[in-house]
Amino acid sequence: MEQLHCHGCGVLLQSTDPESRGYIPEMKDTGKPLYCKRCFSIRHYNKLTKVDIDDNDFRKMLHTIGETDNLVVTLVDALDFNGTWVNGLERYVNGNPIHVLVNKVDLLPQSLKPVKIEHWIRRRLKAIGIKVAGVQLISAEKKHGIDEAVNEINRLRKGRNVYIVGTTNVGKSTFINALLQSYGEQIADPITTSYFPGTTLDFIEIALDDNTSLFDTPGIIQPGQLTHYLEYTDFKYIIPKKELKAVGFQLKSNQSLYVGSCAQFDIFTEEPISVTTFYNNTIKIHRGKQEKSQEFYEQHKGELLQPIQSPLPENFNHRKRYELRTNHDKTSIYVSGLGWTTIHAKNIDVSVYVPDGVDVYMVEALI
Ligand SMILES: Nc1nc2c(ncn2[C@@H]2O[C@H](COP(=O)(O)OP(=O)(O)OP(=O)(O)O)[C@@H](O)[C@H]2O)c(=O)[nH]1
Ligand SMILES: [Mg+2]
Repeated sequence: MEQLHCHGCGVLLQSTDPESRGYIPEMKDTGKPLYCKRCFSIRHYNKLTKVDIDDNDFRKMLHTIGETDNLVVTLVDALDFNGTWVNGLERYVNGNPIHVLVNKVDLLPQSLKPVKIEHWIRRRLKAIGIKVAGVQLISAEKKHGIDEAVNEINRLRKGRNVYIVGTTNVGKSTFINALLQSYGEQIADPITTSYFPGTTLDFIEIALDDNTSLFDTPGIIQPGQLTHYLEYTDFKYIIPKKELKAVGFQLKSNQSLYVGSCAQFDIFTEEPISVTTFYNNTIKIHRGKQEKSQEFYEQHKGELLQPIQSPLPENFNHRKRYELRTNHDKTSIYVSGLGWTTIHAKNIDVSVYVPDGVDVYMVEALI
C-alpha cells in the first residue's frame, strides 16, 4: 500500500496505534489532504499531544540536504539571532548556498531602520564566520517582505530544489504558508504551525514546478532556549505578540535587575549607569539591592518575581552563573528565548543567573 504522510507535519500516517505519532482513525485516500490526530488538535483546539521528538533524527535528515545540489534557506528569529542559528549549518549544507531570512521583525521596535537590522545581522554572521548568499528581513506572520523573499529565492535557486531549515519555532512553516499564498495558492489546507516547539516532524514537499520542489523541514532543537524548560501554559508570558517596548532604568552603583524569575543581572559599577530591557511586557522587571541578591531571589521567585508561578521548573532551583564584561559602548546580554538587557557602558562586569541549561550571550547592541 502507498505510504501516506500528514499534510500538516509530514509524519508517516498510521491507523493502528492511537498513542503513537501519525495516528489517523481512518486512512482513506479521498484526494484531500490528510492530517494526523496531533495536527488536528493543534489546528482546531490549539492543543498539543506531546510526541517524542528525537533531535538526532532531525539532524540526520538535515545531513541529506548536503547530498544534492540545492538552495538552503535558513530562518532565524530577529529577537534571538545567536540562539536560533543552527550551529554547524555549513557542514550540513555541504557547499550549497545559504540564504538567510530574519523572521519576526514585526516584534522589533518599529522605529528601527531595516538597513540597520540587516547590517547588524551581517556582522553577526561575520562573527560566526559564515558566508551567505543573502540576508532579508521578513515577518511571516504579518506577511511582510514575502514577495521580495520569494523573488530572491527564485533568483538564487537557479532551477534547483529549496530546503527551508532552522531551529524549532523560528517560523519556517508559517513562512511556507505565506509563500504559497503569495503564489496565489488557496491555503484552505495549510501546513500546521504552532508555538509548541517541534511542530513539523518530517520533510514536507511542495512542488514548485514539474521538476523541482520546496521542502519544509523539522526544526533543530536548541536546548539553550528558555522555552524548552517551561510549561506550554507559561509560553504566553514569555513570547511577545506585539512589538517589544524598550524599558529604561538608571541604576545606582551595584544593583540587581530581576527579569521575573527567569534571569537575574548583578551589575557591578561605582557610577550610575543606564540600562535598557527588551522583554515581553507581561514580565515584571524588578530592580533591587545587590547585597543578598541570591537570598532575595530564593525568597521571591515565583511570587513577587512574576510571571512564572510557583512551582517553578526544576532548573529554576539550579541556576547557572555567567560572568561577563561589556565590550561595547552599548552591549546587549541575551537570555536565549527570553529577551535581552542592554548596558550603556563599556568594561562593566555583570553576573547573569539563569536556569541551568539556558544560554546567555553578549553582542554589540542593535538598539
Ligand atoms: N510575531 C511573529 N510570530 C511568528 C512569525 N512567524 C511565525 N510566528 C509564530 O512562531 C511560532 C512558530 O511558527 P512555526 O511556523 O510553527 O515555526 P516552525 O519553524 O515551523 O517550527 P517547527 O515546525 O517546530 O520547527 C508560531 O506561534 C507562529 O505564529 C512572525 O513573523 N512574527
Ligand atoms: Mg514547522
